This record gives sequence, C-alpha cells and structure tokens, in this order.
Amino acid sequence: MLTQRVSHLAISLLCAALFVVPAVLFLGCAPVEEEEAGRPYSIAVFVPGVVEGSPTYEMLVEGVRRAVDESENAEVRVVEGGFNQAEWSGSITSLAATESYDLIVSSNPSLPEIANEVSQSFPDQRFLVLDGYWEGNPRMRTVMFNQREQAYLNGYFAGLVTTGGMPASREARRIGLLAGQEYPMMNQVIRPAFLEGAQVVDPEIELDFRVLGNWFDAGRAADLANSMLDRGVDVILSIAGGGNQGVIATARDRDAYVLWFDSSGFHHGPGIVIGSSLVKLDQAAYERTRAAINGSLEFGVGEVLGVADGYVTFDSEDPNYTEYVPETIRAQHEQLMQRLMDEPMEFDIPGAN
Ligand code: RBF
Repeated sequence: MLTQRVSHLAISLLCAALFVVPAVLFLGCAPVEEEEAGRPYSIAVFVPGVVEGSPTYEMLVEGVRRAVDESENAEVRVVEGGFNQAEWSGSITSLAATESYDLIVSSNPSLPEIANEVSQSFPDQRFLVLDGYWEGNPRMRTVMFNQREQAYLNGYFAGLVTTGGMPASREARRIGLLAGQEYPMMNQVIRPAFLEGAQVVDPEIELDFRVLGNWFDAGRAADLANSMLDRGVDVILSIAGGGNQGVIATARDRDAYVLWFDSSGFHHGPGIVIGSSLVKLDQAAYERTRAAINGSLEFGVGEVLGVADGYVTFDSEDPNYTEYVPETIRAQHEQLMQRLMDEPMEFDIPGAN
C-alpha cells in the first residue's frame, strides 16, 4: 500500500518535473525576455540643491529632458537633493541601490568624489557628472568647463565697467564677487581669474570677495551687496544660486551693476544685469545623455571644454547687451573672446584625481 502510494507520488513528481516545470519556466521566462528588449533606458537626475534659481541645475534638467524627449525609449526622474550637503551621499546611494537606473546624472564639482564612493558599493551603476572632474572610474563620465576662461571673461568686462565705461561707474575701481560658499573651484580658479581679467584693464583694480554661506538666502545676499556698494564697488559678479535675486534687488535700488554666471541673466534685470558669461551645460548634458542612451558614451574619462570648443562664451546676442552696454566696451570684449578662441588659457583643475 505504502509503496504504491510512494510510487504514485514519484510518478506525480516526475510528471511535474517533465511538464509543469518546463511550462513554468517557459511562461516565466518569455515575458521577462520581452520586457528586457523593450525596457526603457532609465535615468535619474540628482540635483545637488534645488533646481529653481541655480543656472547650472536649470540647464542640467533642461538638457537631460531634451535628450529623453527625443529618444523613443527613455525615461527620466528628477530628484532634488536639497541644501543639506551631508545628505547627498545617502541620497545617491539610495538611487543606486534601487538598481533601476541605467544612468545617474548630476552636476557640481563635489559630485564626482561622492559618485566614486557610491560606485565602490554599486560597481555597475553608471554616472554622468557635469561641472565636475574625474578620471579613471570605468563607470563614470565627467564634463567640466574651463572656468578660468569663464571667470576671466567676466573679470575683463567688470574691469571695463569699473574704470568708467558705464553711466553708474564709480571712482573706487573696486569690483565685487559674491559666492554661495567657498570651494576649491571658487577659491583657486574663479576668484583669482575674475581679478586677473579685471587687472588686464587696470592693475590697481581691487576685488571685494564675500561669501553668502548658502545658495538660497536672497535677504542676506542683498545685505552683503549693500555692504560692498558702501565700499565703492560698482559691479558685482553673483554666483549664489537663489541669493542672486538679492544682489539684483540691491543693485536696482542703488544704481549698480550685476554680472551673471553660467546662463544668460539679462532678463532678471534689464539695465542692471549687463553681462553674462555662458557655459553650455545644457548642450553638453543633452549631447552626453543622448550618447549614453544610444550606448555610445565613453566612460572612465573626464573632459574639459572651453571657449575654443564653443562651450564657454559671453552672451553678446541678447538685445539688452546692445542696448545698455556701450559699443566701445562691447568691441573690446569681443577682441578678448577672439584671443581666447586662438589661445586657450591653461587650467589647473583643483583636486583632479
Ligand atoms: N551653484 C548654484 O547655482 N546653486 C547651488 O545650489 C550650488 N551648490 C553648490 C554646492 C557645492 C558643494 C559646490 C561645490 C558648488 C555649488 N554650486 C552651486 C556652484 C556651482 O557648482 C558652480 O561652481 C557655479 O554655478 C559656477 O559655475
């Protein structure tokens, strides 16, 4: 009796093995294969801060979205990391841990190091980081801009303004720079190159450098701008994210000028914002993301793009530029642009690995 039951059981199990298991495998596998073939290329954009008010982040999101919209089978999710920089590493780790993103895209000079660390725990995760530099991580591609040239372009323009080129130029020959925070690219590249460019016009020009301490406080930025103007500054380069609006408000009240960095800023204050250096981060984000989606993006390399490559420039097209900036200044500045086209400036990348 028992043996009969056992043999029945054995036959049932055999049947299961012969028919059910392959059927389950077949049914189970087929849809997965189909899903693999049609699965969208999935991208997470990690914004280290908030998008609104920060030129580079606005361009980052715009460029990646454009690449995704043009692709037939890609999707994107934008994640704002907020202003607590201590949380960024954890947030990126969480994104990588989902294992659902083919690519994580971000932008800022501190990001490559964080991404490289996360990469040790999730070695298959691919990263594209703009406005940062890293060489040799086979899963990371970085795109950095020649910010020495960019700041130098702003500095030369500020020099032309503060030496009497504009109606509200003042006597002191003092220019201002407001930074959201201090970081190696600011202290070692942007700040010195801004002054270097101005001193081409007049070696006596002084720089009043101030630090906001965050990337959002427009009220405090307005106070710092006021204090600079009290000291005779007449033109301020503002690199302070949402804080930039405070600098514009003060300049409007007190008849001074603002220079914009990264994107075109004339529309924020016609006649007040009188110069804008541009980095084509939107274009770079678009092109490199598109290449990633198509499978042709090379990883493991860090590229540096400058004036001669067409990725760093000065906005001379905006109607406000022609309207508010005298022809003599525009012509002198155009000559500098031409010179940088022919002779790119050497550029030491802070903390290059
Ligand atoms: N720039 C912004 O406009 N907004 C930001 O929130 C912002 N956060 C930053 C955080 C860190 C840790 C660092 C190193 C830079 C940050 N920047 C920010 C500056 C930005 O990366 C870039 O240097 C400037 O926009 C000049 O191109």
